[in-house]
Amino acid sequence: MDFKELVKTLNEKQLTYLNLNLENPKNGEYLLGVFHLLPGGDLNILQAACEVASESSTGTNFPVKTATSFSREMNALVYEVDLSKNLVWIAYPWRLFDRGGNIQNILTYIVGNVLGMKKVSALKLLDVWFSPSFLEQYDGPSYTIDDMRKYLDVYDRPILGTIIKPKMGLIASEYAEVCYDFWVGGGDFVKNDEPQANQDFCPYDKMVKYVKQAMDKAVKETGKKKVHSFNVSAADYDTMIERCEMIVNAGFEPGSYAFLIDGITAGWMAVQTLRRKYPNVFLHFHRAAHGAFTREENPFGFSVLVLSKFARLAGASGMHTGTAGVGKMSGSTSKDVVAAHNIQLFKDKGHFFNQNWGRIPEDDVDSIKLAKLDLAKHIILEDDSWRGMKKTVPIISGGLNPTLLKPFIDVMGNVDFITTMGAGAHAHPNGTREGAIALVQACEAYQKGITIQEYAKTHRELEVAISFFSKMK
Ligand code: CAP
Ligand code: MG
Ligand code: MG
Repeated sequence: MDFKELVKTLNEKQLTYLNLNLENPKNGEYLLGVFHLLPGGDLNILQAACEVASESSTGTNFPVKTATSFSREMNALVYEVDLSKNLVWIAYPWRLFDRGGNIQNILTYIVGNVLGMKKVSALKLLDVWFSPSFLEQYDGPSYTIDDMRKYLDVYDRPILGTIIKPKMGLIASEYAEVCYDFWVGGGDFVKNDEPQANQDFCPYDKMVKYVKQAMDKAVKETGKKKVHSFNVSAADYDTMIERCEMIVNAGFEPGSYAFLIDGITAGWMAVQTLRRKYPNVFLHFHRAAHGAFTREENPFGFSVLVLSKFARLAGASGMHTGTAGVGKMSGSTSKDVVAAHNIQLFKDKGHFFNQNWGRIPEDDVDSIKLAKLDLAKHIILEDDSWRGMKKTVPIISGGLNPTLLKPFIDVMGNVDFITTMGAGAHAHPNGTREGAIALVQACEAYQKGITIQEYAKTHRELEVAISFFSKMK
């Protein structure tokens, strides 16, 4: 069936959610989304698309007598369809959404009930587009990787981090010992693992106390600043804030701690609460459970790009964006890198939309060139003032180790990210400290433009890492 015939199959209700001649979808009135959609039951793709637009804006499965001429203005509109690829573009009037910059409200609409409808047999949100006027209504990041770089005095290379392993089971003093070993080995950044909380064998207050002691010791011995990202995810708001306040009042220097939130399982309200309550703290968004929505094999959900864009909108300072096929997690090279670039650059091409997050006019080619050059170098543009919405730094972990640092940088195309290697540091045959040293050496080799094999000839810790991790492949 061609379009004309498809349109004829629409019922009276479905027709009110279609406008294939929408004047200018990017006129600022709409959030735009593009879905891969397969119809369910005996519907055709256009009928199913209109049902999705209906359910994710003003409608339900029957036309209701209570609709008004104004409520119809709030209808989401199917405005483009690619029949050959089963792609559907939907425009959502911004006025549908909760005022005050509420992310969970948007997601409840556009990837809420619709993912469970019988009327689709596949529905995946592949890309979203926000108008500049819309961006201004949302928080975006406050404390960024640029602030962390200033604090650490680390430029022109990735921030070298780890996750403490074993993932769980160390008592507080043992946990802090591993932090110390990584920091004195030259690592910059340590994070709690995503399930770390107030386990009986590692009480939260003890973990904070011992980490502070370990950090003080490491800073003193190395003369370098260090950062620890504490998982503040909790059962309720009060407990989350209590954990944040425990850290704030433990004597850490501002800049030396970050708040980690399990954004999917703790929820967007937790993410936005932390962003609004602690604008001067690095907000670390861990995306555990994202696979339920983002895995390529999953016909329902949304892409890593969509998740990452909403994390930036919500104000995450850093967001896990995957290791682009280099590490242990699923996630294709191109898709992970597109997600990473879309949250760190001030403008970039998505899978379907070009998203501009900055104020630099499109035709100001020189500034655009400078801004791209400036990633993690800070030679040119000292701060984020040229951005409309500040950048979110990609956080890269998932099975990386010192031998994979350069391969990942090559895929990423820049060094403006934080890498948190867990096993990559703690599985080193000679332990965490040498694991950190090997990571630092792998980064030094990259900065000197020589291979790790060459550099390992005069750097034992790296040599051991290469033989171990290459064997473990
Ligand atoms: C990595 C990690 C991270 C995952 C999350 C883990 O440990 O701590 O949580 O990488 O994946 O628990 O597996 P390793 P992503 O470094 O030892 O693999 O970053 O893709 O969200
Ligand atoms: Mg983890
Ligand atoms: Mg991780």
